[in-house]
Amino acid sequence: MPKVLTQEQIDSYRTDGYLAPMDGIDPADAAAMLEDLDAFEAANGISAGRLQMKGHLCFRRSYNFTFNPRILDVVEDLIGPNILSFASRFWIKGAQDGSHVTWHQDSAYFGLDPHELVTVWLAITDSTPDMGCMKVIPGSHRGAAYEHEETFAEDNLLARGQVIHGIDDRDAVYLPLKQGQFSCHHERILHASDPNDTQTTRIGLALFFIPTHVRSTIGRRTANLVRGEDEYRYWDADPVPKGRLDDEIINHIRAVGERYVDPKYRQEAEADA
Ligand SMILES: O=C(O)CCC(=O)C(=O)O
Repeated sequence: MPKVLTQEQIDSYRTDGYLAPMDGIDPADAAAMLEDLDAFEAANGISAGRLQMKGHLCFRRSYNFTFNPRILDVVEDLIGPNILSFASRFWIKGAQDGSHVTWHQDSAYFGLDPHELVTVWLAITDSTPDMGCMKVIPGSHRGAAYEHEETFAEDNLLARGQVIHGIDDRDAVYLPLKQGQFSCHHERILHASDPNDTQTTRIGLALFFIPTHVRSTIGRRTANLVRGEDEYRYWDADPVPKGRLDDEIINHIRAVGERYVDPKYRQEAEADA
């Protein structure tokens, strides 16, 4: 018996690979997150958007989002009751700064098996097509694993500027969200986003969730149990942010980020298209 989704919504996720929009956090909490992000940048001289993985561990607030019952009830209906928070990323697109995200599949880089990860893309600001909201190719998660070219282009927000060529934009569905809402997408779905043509920064926090039976294909790593029980114990625990950013967390986030961009750790990525 699903907790919050209808059977129709669950079937639609299985068929199309995404769901949107859903109500997540209170917009006031999203606004407070914006203040936390500004304070982080002022204190550390680096935007949290530059941290490739586990950015949510920088803030008690975003760590708490990974336990939000409105979010987890949806995730549970999609991947079952035993859930790990695997990683995260703040996606920050400045007003008219040209940054964008090219077509890619997360499954080519996350080093997970089986590919059952669901991304919750949580709108910290509104996210509209002209702000460069997420776009997806419906049903593509059931298709091929694509070859990615790694360009390391500076205006590409992806860690290696990875690109899948030849995707027809006319097949894309845009996923606009209001502040505090979220979308879900499957680890294998083709997704991307255009530059932000407005005068307002667009920020989303992508939270990556996996069921506890998913393994790491690139050695032992860390993830946090956020709901249910972990009878498999494939993952070590992440450190828990207490409030102030401490050295243990900084070193952990840095090490995970460096490993993520290290070519040695690219997953099997058995491209078949
Ligand atoms: O925020 C974006 O524009 C892209 C997000 C993305 O690629 C992801 O969450 O996997």
